[in-house]
Amino acid sequence: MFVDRVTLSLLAGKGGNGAVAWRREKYIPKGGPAGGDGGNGGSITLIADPEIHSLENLRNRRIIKAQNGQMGGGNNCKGKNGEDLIIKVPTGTLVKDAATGQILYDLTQKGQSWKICAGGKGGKGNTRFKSSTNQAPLMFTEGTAGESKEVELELKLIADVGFVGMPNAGKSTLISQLAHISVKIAPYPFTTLRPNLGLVVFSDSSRLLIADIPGIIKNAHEDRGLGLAFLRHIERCSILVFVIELSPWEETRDPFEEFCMLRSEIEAYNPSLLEKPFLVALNKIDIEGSDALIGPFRERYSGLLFEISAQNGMGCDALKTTLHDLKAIADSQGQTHSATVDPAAFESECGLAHPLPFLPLID
Ligand SMILES: Nc1nc2c(ncn2[C@@H]2O[C@H](COP(=O)(O)OP(=O)(O)OP(=O)(O)O)[C@@H](O)[C@H]2O)c(=O)[nH]1
Ligand SMILES: [Mg+2]
Repeated sequence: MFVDRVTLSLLAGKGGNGAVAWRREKYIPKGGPAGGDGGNGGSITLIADPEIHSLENLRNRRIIKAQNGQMGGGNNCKGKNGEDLIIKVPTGTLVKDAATGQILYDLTQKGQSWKICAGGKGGKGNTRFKSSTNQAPLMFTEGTAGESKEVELELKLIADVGFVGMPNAGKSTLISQLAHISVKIAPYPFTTLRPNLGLVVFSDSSRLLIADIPGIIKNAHEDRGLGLAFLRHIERCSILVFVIELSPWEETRDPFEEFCMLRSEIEAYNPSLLEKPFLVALNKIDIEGSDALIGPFRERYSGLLFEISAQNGMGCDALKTTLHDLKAIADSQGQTHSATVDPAAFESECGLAHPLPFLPLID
């Protein structure tokens, strides 16, 4: 099951108290203090693990506590430290304060870790308080409490390219064609219920990670269909591909209108997503009569159009090559997530017009 949001109460371990004890050995009267320090409480650390793709393993663990430190012992023995707790989360996990929604940390790199709750410090035993004027101190200190936090973990996948389209447009067919992965494909809407990730490795060893998300329908911003929540997984992509089905299965179908609808749904979720460079993949070109529906796209987006058949691979190589080039530009500009490609570089290196100047043409 794909889980991309969980709320957790985290509590690091309390430090153990210092001990009050005395040295009791034969022939050593008044041996003096021998109370050891308490052990430190265990901390809680989050670590980004690229092998994990969902927060599912944390779904039922509402409260997570690290071990307390043990109390100090006699003979100046220090109490045992509480064990640290390491929680593995997917790369791309955002940590937010559950009450305010404020972002506390963003784990975007594999292996990146963050000590989210530090364990309490162990208290001091009475040995520590021995002085020339106080040879038999009764003092000790208590261990301090461990840090606690109420957090929401939100996964935003980290991919280079995000596929957006209506249900049944062929997004999953396209990701399987480009990245040679096997995903569920079927001739009915909402086949994809969780994002799919596919990796394309090019001959120059560069890599392109693609995210295919569930289909979006009209009024998804009012929670129609699967809503817009899955759009969070394309927020960090540097390139979007609108996958539009061309086939005329209904006489009144207007793919261009569907394209505009998709953009306005995306705008309702987060307008800055529309500033990302995008390409338009007109799919199912193999179906008879589909080319009659290309006109409005050609008028406005000629440089960004790819007429493809995700099913038989037609036009897919050209799309793949352009994605490779766009990714290279994004990399050369040191873009991490959500940054947009510089329009001038986009145009000169890819021979494509940057999508931004076209935006006003959308009614
Ligand atoms: N003829 C033809 N059929 C296609 C093409 N691409 C996809 N299909 C078919 O269209 C149907 C839907 O394809 P999917 O890849 O599951 O579509 P999707 O966009 O992922 O759909 P959701 O997951 O529901 O959003 C399947 O029956 C595919 O076989 C194509 O290029 N040509
Ligand atoms: Mg799908």
